[in-house]
Parts: sequence; structure tokens; C-alpha cells
Amino acid sequence: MVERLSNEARTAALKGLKGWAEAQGGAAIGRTFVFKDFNEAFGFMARVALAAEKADHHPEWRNVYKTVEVVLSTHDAGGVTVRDIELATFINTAAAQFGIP
Ligand code: H2B
Repeated sequence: MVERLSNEARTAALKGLKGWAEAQGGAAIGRTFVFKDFNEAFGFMARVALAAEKADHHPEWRNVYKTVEVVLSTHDAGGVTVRDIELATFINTAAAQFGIP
């Protein structure tokens, strides 16, 4: 099983993840994305969903029209692990393809 990151490691990893912040008191990380419209928001979600399923690591998320709120944690580890950092990195790349830096 993958190990939960220490507070220090989580803070350091967040520095390299544009737009992401601690959520749930450090037990998760989160970022909210605002797209041009629902079509782009859902296109982004589709790309992330396929990657998440392939990695067997899934986001908690909420979509309202063109806004997608994403929260990542590793339930099995009870906090944030390298798997969340990897998925967040992919999510930022996917958002960049829709013009979100
Ligand atoms: N996703 C996330 N975010 N955290 C997990 O701990 C997790 C998951 N566990 N996706 C996986 C699925 C596990 O339930 C299956 C059985 O591998």
C-alpha cells in the first residue's frame, strides 16, 4: 500500500502544483476549475475520468455548469499520497489543454 505523505512532503509537493491547496485539514488536496462552458468542463472531466480509471485512482468532484471542483485523497491511506500528486499533475495538464494555466 502506498504511504501517506508527511506534512512537509505534502506542502513541498503542493508548491509544484499550480492552483492546488490543502483541503479537509490536510487530509486531501483540491482545486476548482472554471471552464468556458459546460462542453469544455465535461470534456475535461471525460479526459480525467479515463486516466483515473486506468490508474485505479479516482477524484471526488462536483460539476456545476462550467465549474468543476476536484478533491483528491487516497482513502486506503487516509490522506494524501504520491498517487494524488500524480493525478493532480495530470489534471493540470488536462486543464491546460482547455486554456486553463
Ligand atoms: N481512489 C482514490 N482516490 N483513493 C483510493 O483509495 C482508491 C481510489 N482506492 N480508487 C481504489 C479505487 C480501491 O478502492 C480499489 C479497490 O483499488
